[in-house]
Amino acid sequence: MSEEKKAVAAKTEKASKKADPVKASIDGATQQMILRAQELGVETVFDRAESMKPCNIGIQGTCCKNCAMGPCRLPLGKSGIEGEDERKGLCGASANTIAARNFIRMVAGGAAAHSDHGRSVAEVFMAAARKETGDYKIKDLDKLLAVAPHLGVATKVTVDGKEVDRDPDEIALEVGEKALNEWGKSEGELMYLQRAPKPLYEKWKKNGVLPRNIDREIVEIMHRTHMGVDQDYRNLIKQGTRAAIADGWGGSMLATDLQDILFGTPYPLQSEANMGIMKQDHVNIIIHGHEPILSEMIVAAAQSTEMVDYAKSKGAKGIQLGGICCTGNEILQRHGVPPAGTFLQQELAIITGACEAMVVDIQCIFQNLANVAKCFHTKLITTHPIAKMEQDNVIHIEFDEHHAMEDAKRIVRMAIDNFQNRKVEVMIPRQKSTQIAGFGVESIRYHLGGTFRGDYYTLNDNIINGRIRGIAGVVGCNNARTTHNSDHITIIKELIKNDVIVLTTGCAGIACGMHGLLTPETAAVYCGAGLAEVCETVGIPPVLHLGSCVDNSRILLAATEVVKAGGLGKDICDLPAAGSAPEWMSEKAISIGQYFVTSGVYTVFGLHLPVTGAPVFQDYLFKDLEKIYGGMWDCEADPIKHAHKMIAHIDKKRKALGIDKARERVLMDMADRQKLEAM
Ligand code: XCC
Ligand code: SF4
Repeated sequence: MSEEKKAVAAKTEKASKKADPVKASIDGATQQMILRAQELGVETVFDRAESMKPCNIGIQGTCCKNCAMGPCRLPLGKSGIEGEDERKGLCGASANTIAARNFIRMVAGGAAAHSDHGRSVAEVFMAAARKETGDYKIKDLDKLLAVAPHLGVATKVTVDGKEVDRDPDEIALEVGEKALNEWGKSEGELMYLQRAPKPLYEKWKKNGVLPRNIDREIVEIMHRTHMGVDQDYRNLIKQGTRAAIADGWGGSMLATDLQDILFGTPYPLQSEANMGIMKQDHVNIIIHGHEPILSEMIVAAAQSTEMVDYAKSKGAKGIQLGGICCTGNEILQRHGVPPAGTFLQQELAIITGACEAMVVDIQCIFQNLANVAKCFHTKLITTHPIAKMEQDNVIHIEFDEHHAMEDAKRIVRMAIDNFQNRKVEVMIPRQKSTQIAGFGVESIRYHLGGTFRGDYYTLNDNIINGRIRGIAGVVGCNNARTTHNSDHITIIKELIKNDVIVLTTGCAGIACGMHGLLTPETAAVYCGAGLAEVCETVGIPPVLHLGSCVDNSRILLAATEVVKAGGLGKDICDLPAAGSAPEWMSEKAISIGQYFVTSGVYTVFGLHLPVTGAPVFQDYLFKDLEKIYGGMWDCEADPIKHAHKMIAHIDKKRKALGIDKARERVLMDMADRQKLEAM
């Protein structure tokens, strides 16, 4: 063979490298469907991860393409730097500047995604408050009344010298206006910042990172990272902090609150998870993305007798909805619609051959879905004006809140009509697990609050007496560069084994559901004795699913409630708590990480962080930020070490609070534990 031919052959072989299912995922259903895809000759993300390696300089965070004199690439050699770091781009930008600019541009991307989602919800909220749409109504009046004061909206009015309840329609209208104003107001600071513990707010103020409005902080990142503007990594990260806080305590928190008011605050409910929820004899509609605005309508449409009867008329037994990613989490939390899988399973849901329609809105949607859909009968439907696809088999049905139900019915009907068009033999994996989802700040208060002694009392009491060692937030995506779900599950199992209660959101939450960690029965199997006892007494799982990516704001508020309940310090950074994103991939994760860190939480990411090429900047994130905000970044790819870094931090905080001894005593009293009176 000529050299040329050899090269071509090698290239073809490289391009067609196939994933090893067992290395790709720990989930049986996923493994089975990867094989199925390969058998049918349909390529998936798992195969592509084999044939395309990540860029070695980008991974270090030190490639700058912010101007046309670049891209300037500043790799760090294996042996690091001896002496002074003289690496610089054409303009002289240092590795620290480049890595910091790239890092906060990721924050901007993430904060923009969450906050723009929040804005869309706020706009629908306004339409509902103005009664311009019959399809959306204020559903949760209690939540409206709870949120109003945080936006400076009065819930009482004085009439003839007497204080009376204000008209809910009026409250809703003002809440909508005030909320929308948070994106672009010209003066002041975000109103929700006052919801943080006082010492945290003061810290932000002292450091000059109080966000003014949501949009401005994101725009300012784009300005400051433009060629030749901010060239001090400390000052750059400060702006990253300001935008990240505007996400966590702004755009995301508003999204969560307004969604709860419009669609109902979630309360624990039973459901299932994994691809086995799809049904051979049903019309299967998969809903994927992040905004619950349309999916709420699709749920209602699919449950209507009109649509169910129509499905039956086409030979199906009914309509089965399933979720992927965070739109999936939203309809899981509020309606018990089961997730069909996580981020990495989106292509596989179509490869079952039983997906009549996949309806997508925004974020985390593979463009390759269109290529996969071409091989099957699946209708791939984009619904959002800002998220279309170039392939010609994609159908765009632009959703509008003014005729929401009509759009939803059109989509459901289209799926039903497609039921008879199934081509290849259907293969739906059997795997699915039972789960309890739907937790939130309110339901944790209900389950772990004190009847007489104030909110979150039982939780705090059990942390103080050591039955619960601490709290962990384990959240975030899947990443095809590591085994699907493996790190999530290993880390969480290790945490609960060590009596750390886990709050989860996003694809981490779906992973927990798939692997059976979201049931009260899990406690007896995987938890340490202390945590098991609490879970069994209260009847909750040791891992609480709090919803979607924007619902990480629920974790911030839950942490604030713990601070308020007393006995565990005065600020979030005093709590025996830690955060983690084991399999992160999205820019949103970086924004979330940054607002957790600067809210006082030690936050560990898995895989790698794109900062290793700039060791000074990395140290600033990993060490110096703790002195400013009480929280700091870390990165650990090994899941067991990862969990133990979190536990070590929790123990450090217990010691500082003087409650480390309580725990030792509880551990020594193992035999007597059974005799302890029930809480
Ligand atoms: Fe996307 Fe929110 Fe990540 Fe899952 S977890 S891959 S961001 S869907 Ni938020
Ligand atoms: Fe290179 Fe500086 Fe331009 Fe970046 S901004 S591409 S480092 S010259």
